Amino acid sequence: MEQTWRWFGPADPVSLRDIRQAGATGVVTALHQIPIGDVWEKEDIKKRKQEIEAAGLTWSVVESVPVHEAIKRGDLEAPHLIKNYQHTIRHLGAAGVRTICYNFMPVLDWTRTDLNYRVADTSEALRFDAVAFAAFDLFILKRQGAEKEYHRDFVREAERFASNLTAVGKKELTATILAGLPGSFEGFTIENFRHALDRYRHVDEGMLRNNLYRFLSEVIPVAEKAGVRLAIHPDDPPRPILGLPRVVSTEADVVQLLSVNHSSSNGLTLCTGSFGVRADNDLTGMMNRLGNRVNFLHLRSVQREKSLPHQPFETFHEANHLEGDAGMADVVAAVVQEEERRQKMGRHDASIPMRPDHGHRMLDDLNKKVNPGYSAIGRLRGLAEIRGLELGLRHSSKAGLS
Ligand code: DNO
Repeated sequence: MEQTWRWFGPADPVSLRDIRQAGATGVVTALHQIPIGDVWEKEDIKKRKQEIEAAGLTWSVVESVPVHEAIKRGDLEAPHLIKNYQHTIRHLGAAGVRTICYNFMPVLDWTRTDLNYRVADTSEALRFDAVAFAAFDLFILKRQGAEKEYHRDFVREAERFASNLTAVGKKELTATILAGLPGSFEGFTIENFRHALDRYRHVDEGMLRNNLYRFLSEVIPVAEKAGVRLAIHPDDPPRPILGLPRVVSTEADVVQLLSVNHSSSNGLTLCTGSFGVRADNDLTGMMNRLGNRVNFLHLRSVQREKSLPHQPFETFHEANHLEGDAGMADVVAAVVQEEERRQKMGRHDASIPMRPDHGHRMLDDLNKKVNPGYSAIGRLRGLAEIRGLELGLRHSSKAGLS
């Protein structure tokens, strides 16, 4: 695997030098300063690329070129915004930045309810609590019609949770869900969030799917010509939330979208953290079956927690990379096999870019300001463990130990 590391640009408290010391060779970044929907100009791309190369690193992956909400909704401005997206793809390709990660989640990108969940070893993890989330939906956001989507016993649980929240607790929960995590671009107030949801009222699952497939049919041929490979990131969590549809949550979703265009430019970010929330997503099987279309890997493991009766989505927290429910050793073994297969075929993409996704806040980072999920030391641990795992697997297969 090509070892990469996400960097949020010059304002990231983790520097390019730190990344180099962590042993990564590739950088995953985006031009976060450019408003969503605008074209990324050649000059801006070049400048960022030079900055990365001056630190002895390579700009391996763009994460993300965000897709404008109007494209997801299929508004009248969609064709114009898709044209802009095509220009950005061409400009990145011309600069030699050839892998682009993106997602198609309406309104909210990745979502958690607790950013400082203390796990047994006393480090802090990100957590999604279904009860807290429902409490937000029903009793803070007060979304119209929401109570019809939950079983009444579960509504009672959420009500109990909400009534135990202090004013500060309510504010914190709201900020955690709405203020935006790193890499998700919009921070909302309750008011403008309600408005954003409203604009999706007419968009159901089928329509969102069609809009995604239409987008793909417009951008994939351009990407192919530009030598760029797209890699769609799954929904996180992989369920519809707050009445919003989500269409990249399961293997079946992925199979369907990969068949819209069979080009290797139409590929997947296999995020073991996002897909891994659902017990019915078989991560190793997905790597085995979809491996030739995996253009980017996010390696991370979640620990599913015990569910209450009638709970509509999973409660989970982020485990250490080699622990939790992912079964990381099997996933990495499947990646190694896929890479060997590509190598035999003489493919130039035999080394798949991988980043250790998220990490616990631990050691000295507990005293520092960090981007939630993106502190240095937790990710350093994850990268080191995965690197060792890969090396061990390759070595034992060479030595005939397996
Ligand atoms: C979270 C990330 C996501 C991801 C986007 C890709 O840590 O995995 O925010 O970057 O969904 O478009």
